Amino acid sequence: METAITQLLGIQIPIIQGGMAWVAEHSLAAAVSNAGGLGIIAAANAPYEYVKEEIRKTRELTQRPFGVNIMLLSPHAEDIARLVVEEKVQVVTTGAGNPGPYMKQWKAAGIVVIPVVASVALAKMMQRAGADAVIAEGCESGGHIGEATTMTLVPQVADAVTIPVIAAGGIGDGRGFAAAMMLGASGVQMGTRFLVAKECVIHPNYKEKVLQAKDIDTVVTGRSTGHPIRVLRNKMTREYLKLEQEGKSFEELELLTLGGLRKAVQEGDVMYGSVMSGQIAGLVKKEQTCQEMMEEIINQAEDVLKDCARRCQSFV
Ligand code: TUI
Repeated sequence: METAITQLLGIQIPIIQGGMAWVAEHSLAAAVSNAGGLGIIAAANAPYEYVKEEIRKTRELTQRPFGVNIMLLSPHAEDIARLVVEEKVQVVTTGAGNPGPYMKQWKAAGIVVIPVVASVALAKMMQRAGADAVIAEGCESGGHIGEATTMTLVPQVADAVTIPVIAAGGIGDGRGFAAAMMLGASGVQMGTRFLVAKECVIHPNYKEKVLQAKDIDTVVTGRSTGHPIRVLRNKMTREYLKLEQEGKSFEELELLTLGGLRKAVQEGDVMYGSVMSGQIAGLVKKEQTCQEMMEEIINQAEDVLKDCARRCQSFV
């Protein structure tokens, strides 16, 4: 399947993997790239040496392009911004902020830069700053989210910029993929579906929690503190939301979630940890290899696009 995104990135399938903190490491990234998409290593809050090692390990597993996601709230963001240049990483995606200060150095190094945006304003700013594409991420996503939904954000971003748009948030199968294309995207980013990939090395309890999740099982913590994070409902979120309603301070609330993602991903503590997941978890029903998932999604997208044309014809 050829789109502006497969051409830009030199990949076969316009699916890129989300830069999920603590989750998106070398084995998942390499598997997605080897299956024809774009695998991403999440730098998250990790230091320079750790991310450097992840880049090296990914290179041992794949010859294909892959990227690094830089979480701009990280205390190490500046170091990682330099590392991707030194390591000649092909693609950089960014999240949770404005990567403006780093754009010049990345473009000078020939890196394909794709910032995640949650608003039209940032999308336009990123195009002016030299971004090669943008990821328009709606609030159906897991983790740190903005205000707009994917359904509303993607067409507005697509109208506002001339660079290719990748849709993210709430996409987990071929129907979501096809819908994203209808909204003006040239590719999709998926996170939640890849949580249960065979090559995703998170704790089995985390995978099971995603597989068991129903449509309305995610909640957003931290709306009152300005750090909205979408996670699967559990004992921690019940306590968190209660304290949040009581007007507790950011510092007090932070105590409940500190280290929570690592606790869930590595120790499998899905009761008190932060089980970040998008709203599409309810649709994710089986563990598969990345290749199986991506083939299934593309086949389904082609089927529904044909079926849609037929249904629309019988409508007129
Ligand atoms: O970044 C994400 N999702 C994430 S990052 C993360 S790790 C984390 N840990 C603790 C605290 C916070 C994060 C977990 N999930 N998605 C990309 C994304 N970026 N979503 C929304 C945004 C965003 C929001 C506002 C990007 C830019 C922005 O405004 C920037 C500005 O300055 O205008």
